[in-house]
Amino acid sequence: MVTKNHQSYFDPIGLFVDPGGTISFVMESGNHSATAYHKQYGLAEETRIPKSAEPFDSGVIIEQGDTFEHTFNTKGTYDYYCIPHKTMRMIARIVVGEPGGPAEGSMPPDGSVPTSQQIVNKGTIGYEQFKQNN
Ligand SMILES: [Cu+2]
Repeated sequence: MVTKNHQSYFDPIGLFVDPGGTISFVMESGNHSATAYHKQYGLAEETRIPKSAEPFDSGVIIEQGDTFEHTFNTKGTYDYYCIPHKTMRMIARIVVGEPGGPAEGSMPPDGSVPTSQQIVNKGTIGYEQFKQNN
């Protein structure tokens, strides 16, 4: 989770993980959260994680170097956002095992993320690489 040159973003913006994999979100600069698009969270207009998946929300992290970990057990597509920078398109996507669920077939309301197929094909999609092509 990065703020650099007046831009705030998740890097990578697209990531593939096997079911049961744990992802560590690292606060590199700025202040950010990693929050699933799930209707139980106030800012999420829609749920964009698999139906039976456990939602996650790091809360806003302000300390550089702090981490938030989440284990992804349910297969499918997970879109998430940063609470302070949601409207500035700080959003990203994780595919667990294989694409699926309500995030498929559309992009998040706040902007675009790599397609699930791109994520499956490449494994990791860096922010700069994505921006150059979008
Ligand atoms: Cu942010």
